[in-house]
Amino acid sequence: MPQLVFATSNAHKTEEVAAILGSAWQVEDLRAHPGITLDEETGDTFEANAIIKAVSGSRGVPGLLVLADDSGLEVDALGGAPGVRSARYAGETANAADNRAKLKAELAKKAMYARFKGRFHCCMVLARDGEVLHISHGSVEGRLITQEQGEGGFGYDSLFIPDGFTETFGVLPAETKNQLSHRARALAAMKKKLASLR
Ligand code: ITT
Repeated sequence: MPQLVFATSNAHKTEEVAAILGSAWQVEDLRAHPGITLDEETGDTFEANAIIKAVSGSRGVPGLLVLADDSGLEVDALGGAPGVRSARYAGETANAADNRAKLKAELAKKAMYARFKGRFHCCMVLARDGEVLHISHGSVEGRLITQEQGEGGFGYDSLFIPDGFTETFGVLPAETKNQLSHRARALAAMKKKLASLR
């Protein structure tokens, strides 16, 4: 199986990417490559940050294909927040529960909205030896609720209901999320490129 280094410290992302790609690729994240040091995510966009992670990551493993994912939640009533700051919404050392608490508090201030429209967005960047080979994007539209539902998934999943469904990503099976998520769509848009490099 060809090797694909996934430049992430988020094991939930790795689990999803491995499930989406199936047996076509052996997906290994930073746990298997402790020698990789990623540059700081200083970009203002998902794409800029995904490029930083993929390019800096690829310099640590010469000759190997390196994939990076920068993703987050955009809520229209919050002007697109938390956006690129999704992982650090409640502060630099915040965990996922802190970030969900902050999101609920911000939504509570916008009680005039009947529905909180939003989306998850993902930018995937593929690099090798410091060079970008491909960039793709994917989104899934939905709405935010203010009471958590379900224990599945990670991050903001228990607060997000994708369009066409009545339950959150925290309740829906992982297989369902992996068919329609922002991550699945960004990977689908990269499929041809990946296949050409196998
Ligand atoms: P790496 O940078 O190491 O990949 P990270 O979790 O810090 O891990 P990001 O900077 O891309 O990654 O931040 C993504 C955040 O957006 C993530 O921590 C969640 O809060 C949120 N997020 C992204 N995808 C999500 C998903 O599928 N479900 C729920 N929340 C998600």
